[in-house]
Amino acid sequence: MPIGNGRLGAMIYGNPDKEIIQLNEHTVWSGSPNRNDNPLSLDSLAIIRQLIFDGKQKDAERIANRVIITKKSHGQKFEPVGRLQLAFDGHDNFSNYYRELDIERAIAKTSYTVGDIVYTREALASFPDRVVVMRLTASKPGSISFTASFNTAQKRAIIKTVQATGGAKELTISGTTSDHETVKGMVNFKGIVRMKPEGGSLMANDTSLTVKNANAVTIYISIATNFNNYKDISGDENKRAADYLNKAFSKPFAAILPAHIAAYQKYFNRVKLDLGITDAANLPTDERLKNFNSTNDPQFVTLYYQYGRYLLISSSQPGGQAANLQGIWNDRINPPWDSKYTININAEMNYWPAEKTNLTELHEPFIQMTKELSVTGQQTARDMYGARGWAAHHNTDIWRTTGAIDGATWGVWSAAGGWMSQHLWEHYLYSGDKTFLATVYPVLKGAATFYVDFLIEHPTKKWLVINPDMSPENAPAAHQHSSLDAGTTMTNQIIFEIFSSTIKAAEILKKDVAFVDTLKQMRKRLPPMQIGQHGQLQEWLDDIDDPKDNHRHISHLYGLFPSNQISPYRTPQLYQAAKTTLIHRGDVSTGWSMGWKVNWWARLLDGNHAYKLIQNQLSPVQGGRNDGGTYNNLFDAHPPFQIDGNFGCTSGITEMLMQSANGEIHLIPALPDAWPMGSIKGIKAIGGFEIVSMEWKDAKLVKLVIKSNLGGNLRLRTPNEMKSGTGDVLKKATGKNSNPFFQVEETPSPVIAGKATIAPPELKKTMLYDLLTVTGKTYTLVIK
Ligand code: FUC
Repeated sequence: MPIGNGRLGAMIYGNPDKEIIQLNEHTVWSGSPNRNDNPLSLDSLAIIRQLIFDGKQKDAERIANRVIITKKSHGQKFEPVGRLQLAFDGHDNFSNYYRELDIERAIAKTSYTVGDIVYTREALASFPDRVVVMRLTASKPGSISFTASFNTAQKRAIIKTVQATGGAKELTISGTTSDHETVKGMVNFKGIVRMKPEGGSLMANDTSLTVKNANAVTIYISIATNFNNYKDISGDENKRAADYLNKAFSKPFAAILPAHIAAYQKYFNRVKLDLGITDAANLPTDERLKNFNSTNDPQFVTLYYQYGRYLLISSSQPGGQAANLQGIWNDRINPPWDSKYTININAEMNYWPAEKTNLTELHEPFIQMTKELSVTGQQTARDMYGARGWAAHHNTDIWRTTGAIDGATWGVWSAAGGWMSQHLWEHYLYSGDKTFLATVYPVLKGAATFYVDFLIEHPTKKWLVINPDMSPENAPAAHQHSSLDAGTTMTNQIIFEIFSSTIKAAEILKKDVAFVDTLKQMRKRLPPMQIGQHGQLQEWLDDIDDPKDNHRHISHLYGLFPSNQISPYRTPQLYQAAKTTLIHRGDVSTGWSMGWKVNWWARLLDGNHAYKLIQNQLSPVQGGRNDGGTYNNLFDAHPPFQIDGNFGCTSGITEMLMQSANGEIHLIPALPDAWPMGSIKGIKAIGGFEIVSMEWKDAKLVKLVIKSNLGGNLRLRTPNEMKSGTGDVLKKATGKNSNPFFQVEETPSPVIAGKATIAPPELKKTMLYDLLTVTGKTYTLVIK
């Protein structure tokens, strides 16, 4: 069971005889401040570009592997601190085993019986007190005895007991993280365990603490490092760990518990979802997972949805590091993909639920990471591509490296700056915070500037394209399975979007008139989207998609989600093409890919297909490399565990119930037959609107209470007729939405391949209303 407070992550194993508390701290990474650019790139850029334009992708790839891919670090590793183990003699003979993770209070609990004594353990990672705390109790006084010791895969760790000032006995672990790929490990960490037995005795030997015959015990675990930021590791881990511990240790569990719950619930309680409940919900979680595809268990979706929010609250807190591939729960010294940040999808996906599920503050670590990359990425743009602005490739780590890694098939993709910056714009669209926008404007401008300099004219098509470019990780057979290309659809969409956001931001902030004009001129020359011979949305400039390709990345659907360049109402042909592409690619895939597909099917207004993907995702993991699913603790499986799928699906469930990216707020746009009635409270839309509550019945919207935090026109799309319950004027919508937050840039008309015929989509009839709102006022609509 995972618990976490953003800084500390712990996995509670819940074994009666040998409890394991696997420990992570957010800044325990291998290596030290470093860069990984390959400056050879610049001199070979012209030749690589020419080869790609000439259709010699494989030749270009060979050179790129030598001159673009780094010769240094391929990114550092997020490393575990170690495991605290509690050994209980005789507790292997237990009965009445029970455990739970209470995501309404963020507490993991285990209980069991040995003889006639009931033992209980409760664990939490306190938000305000910055420590992991475990409380052990028993039904009979004097019956708690165990030995605590550390075990770690860290090579340079020292484990020992010490006598702290004041006499307390402590078990400590201290060390320095690994050297990795030529970068010296220099993060010093310190972990301290102190215990408060009630009754009984506490003894120490060299490397363990033993409690005998206590009535109850509270264990406090504090961990800190010398990490200040990506370029400064001069902090004092010993003082930090001791300070957190001393503060927390002065408080009894009875004081720590309510403060923790209150801090957690400040976020968690903002959203309530009710999809109904059946008897299926009475079974244990692992059985519900096994049964989910064959029973009616709507509450399981609610649980999974809220679990996504739980995981974000627990792994991403303001001032901390962004949630990485494993959130903050990685038990391996050599984790899959280093447990770092893959920024061609995975890291962004982690933050899709942040704004819409009312956890806006938790977006901060990702926003901060983007700001930092906008600094380190300037040298990458300059040294590798001779461009101004900033660039990042498909991965980064805690040191904010921005070079190209892994190999040309993955690493030669320079669109991360545009995508990540879009999250800053999104934060503005939800909050309307102009001061925030002014502080992050240089990040947006820098991302756009890089493309201004790096785009070149395509020799025959005359569009402006990025070269070398790729459509993340896909390598078409038509290009001898090389992924290198020019002007891929996803990159064009990302540039279109970041140019549009930067233009709007500059206009709001009344800045950079000449630059805005440049962006507008260049935006017109980007390749439009193209619909190919199979009626598909083309992934590449040439019509070479293979309808049998079921690659997990469907990058060119970026325009459908998270972006809004493809919409059923505004761009019906592109909507059809996107749907065709999604059908070609199939459903079952890696966990995160299925999470993305929930969002896509929601945007395609097909609730039943979105629900099918939820079913695919909520299946016990089978083990195949590209067969995602879910583990018994409801962690998403790539496999192995990768947290992005949890977050992607939570975002997707929200998109099934409400969408606000397409110039209007669309309510229950993709309701599956499985959820005929239900309600949701507290989700957010752009333009500062909050769904205070929304209820539906027989797939009809029956009541909506919505708060306007920023005023302006509220344009609502509903499945049935509504009327005001508060005497406000609800008009049939006409013309463009006057609300500036809902101004959507018009998507250029697609180019359609000669033979393709695009039948118009058959869309369900909906109602479209306008309601002029006043800042701070709440409005009620009811079914007519
Ligand atoms: C990208 C994906 C993989 C995996 C990795 C962490 O490379 O293509 O599926 O998610 O990131």
